[in-house]
Amino acid sequence: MARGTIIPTLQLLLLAVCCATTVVHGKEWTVGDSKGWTFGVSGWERAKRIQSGDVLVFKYNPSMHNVVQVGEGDYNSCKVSGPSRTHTSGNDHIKLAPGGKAFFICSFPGHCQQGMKIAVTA
Ligand SMILES: [Cu+2]
Repeated sequence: MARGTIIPTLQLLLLAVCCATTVVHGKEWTVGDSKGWTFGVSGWERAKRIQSGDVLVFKYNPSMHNVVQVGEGDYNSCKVSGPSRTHTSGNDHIKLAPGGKAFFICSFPGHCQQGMKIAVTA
């Protein structure tokens, strides 16, 4: 291998490391990626390194869906019975507070059961 190819490779590596650490602070995640907040979105969050300070962006048609932040029990049962916070703009930006998990469901009848729920560890 020619010596000349080693240095550009190192520069690329350094660039990658630098940018990866920059992104860590306050990254925006569009929930469900291009599909948005919709049926079957559950599980989208699993492979993601979502951290406190990051922002979840929920995109949806507000006449069809909403976003309700709930406790773990309500997340599991798909029923809003405990403390909750409802978002209805259709383009909700929710910053994740440090410590523990955050649970989000759609409270329209049947939607949570059809996979409109995510659990994020921040
Ligand atoms: Cu819904």
